[in-house]
Amino acid sequence: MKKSRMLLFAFIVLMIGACSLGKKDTGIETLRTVETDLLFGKLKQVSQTGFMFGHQDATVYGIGWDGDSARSDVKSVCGDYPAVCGWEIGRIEKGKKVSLDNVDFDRIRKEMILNYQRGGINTLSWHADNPVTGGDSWDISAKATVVGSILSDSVKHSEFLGWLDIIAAYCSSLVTEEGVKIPVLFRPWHEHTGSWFWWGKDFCTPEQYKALWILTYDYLHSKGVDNLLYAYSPCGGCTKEEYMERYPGDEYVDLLGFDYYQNRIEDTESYQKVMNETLGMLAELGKEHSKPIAVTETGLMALPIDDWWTNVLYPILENYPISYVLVWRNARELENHYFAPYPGHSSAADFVDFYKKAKTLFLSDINGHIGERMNK
Ligand code: BMA
Repeated sequence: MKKSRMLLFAFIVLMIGACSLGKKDTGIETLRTVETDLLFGKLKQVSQTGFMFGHQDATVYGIGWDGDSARSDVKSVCGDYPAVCGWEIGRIEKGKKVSLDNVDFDRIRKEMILNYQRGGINTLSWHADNPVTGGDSWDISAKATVVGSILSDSVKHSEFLGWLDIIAAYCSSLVTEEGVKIPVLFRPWHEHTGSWFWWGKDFCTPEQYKALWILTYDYLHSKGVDNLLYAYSPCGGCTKEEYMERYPGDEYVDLLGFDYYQNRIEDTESYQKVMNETLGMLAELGKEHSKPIAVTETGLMALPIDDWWTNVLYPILENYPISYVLVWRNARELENHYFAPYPGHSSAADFVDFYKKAKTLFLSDINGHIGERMNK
């Protein structure tokens, strides 16, 4: 090779090295699609207008139905789809065809894409099985060994990376017919300030929890997953110190949330108190960390309070700059395990009033027009 060519070759090699180093330095930005950045902007912006309403598994089943197309209990009650749809991918890591709630993963993909095309937002939860015992997420029998094994036992570590490969492939397959990879808010390792999941607080140290989160984040990035935002959601009712104790860091989290439920009719006051305290804290944290905030899960199972929507939930939420609130699923296979009303339910009329409130945003309110009130 001529000297001049060799110099040119060395220059090119150096430039490629410099470029990839530059990429590494700014890895977070370069690993997000335009649509994912837009979703982040939407989540931040929407709280200036109101808060979006979300429902878990909204369009795949409900009370008295399973698998119908374009159906949703929320829509049947108020005429509009939720703005946010939550989906559960537990058991995908085992290569199963259906989730732990018996929904086909192909159907979930289809519904996520449809929801995106309608202008809605998708969020994913992951009740991952226990990689040590083979039990479910709630199997805490192995106590403090599970997260530790994923991090330091080479066999468990590589098995776990295999699980993440499946998640990466699934997320990368969320593509419209036009070739748009849809953006998704991923909410892994949730409710970790409690101790009912194997990744809960009694079963790993703060450092181990953070390492699990960062491993998940970095590995998915390394597999080219560029359509995810990440939601952090401890349990409500914790102090700021508890909330932040296991926080993996601003560069690994896009939205700050929490999960908190009302368990009994007589808990209304304490539910409102805890929600207000947690939301007050979260509003501060959101500002300090420049992150959107949300109530990532809430609800009152079977809704035995007819005016729960306008008299319990709304008076809390209207005071805080949250992007969305999501209520849990309307299980078709369990008795009284539902969190949104269905036609004929005793809280349905109140839900319609909630829907009409100034700050609640449903699909047609946000459909590309955040800031303009479309349907009310
Ligand atoms: C829980 C319950 C379970 C379900 C799990 C994951 O809160 O609804 O029945 O399997 O969420 O969706």
